[in-house]
Amino acid sequence: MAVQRTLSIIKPDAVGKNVIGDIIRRFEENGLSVIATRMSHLSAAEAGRFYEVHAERPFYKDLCAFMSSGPILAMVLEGKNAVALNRQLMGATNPKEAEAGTIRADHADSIDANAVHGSDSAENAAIEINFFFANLDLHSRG
Ligand code: IDP
Ligand code: MG
Repeated sequence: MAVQRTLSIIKPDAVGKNVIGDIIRRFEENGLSVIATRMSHLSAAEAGRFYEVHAERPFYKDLCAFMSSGPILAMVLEGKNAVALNRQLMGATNPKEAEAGTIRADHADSIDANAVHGSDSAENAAIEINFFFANLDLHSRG
């Protein structure tokens, strides 16, 4: 599998719990490199633009309110099979269904406050990376 990039976001709940380091450690221990980081506090409108694909879903408004409720840490992860590997480390969207040892099983409280975001495809990763970062912000290890 080729080297890929993916967007990870540590959501406001996990930033508030002070577990940024624990989450990044899991990425690094599993062969992913952090090649860009940015701490932001999004407005609800900015969160809405990021999650535009979910605009018609019933939870969209709550999701935008939650994602703008405090600072987040956006980062770009690079490594072999990065998109799927990050999703595996995250665990299922609903922490009650997340496999033991995953980030969401260990740090998420609910389907709303579920600790992390991760791109779901290489195509969406490129769009999401572009939302937060310019080309010059990416420091590839390759
Ligand atoms: P993902 O984050 O695992 O990719 P998505 O289906 O893309 O999950 O949903 C985006 C985010 O929207 C989730 O991480 C979660 O915070 C929220 N979400 C998804 N489904 C629900 C739901 O049924 N109720 C409330 N929030 C939800
Ligand atoms: Mg998703």
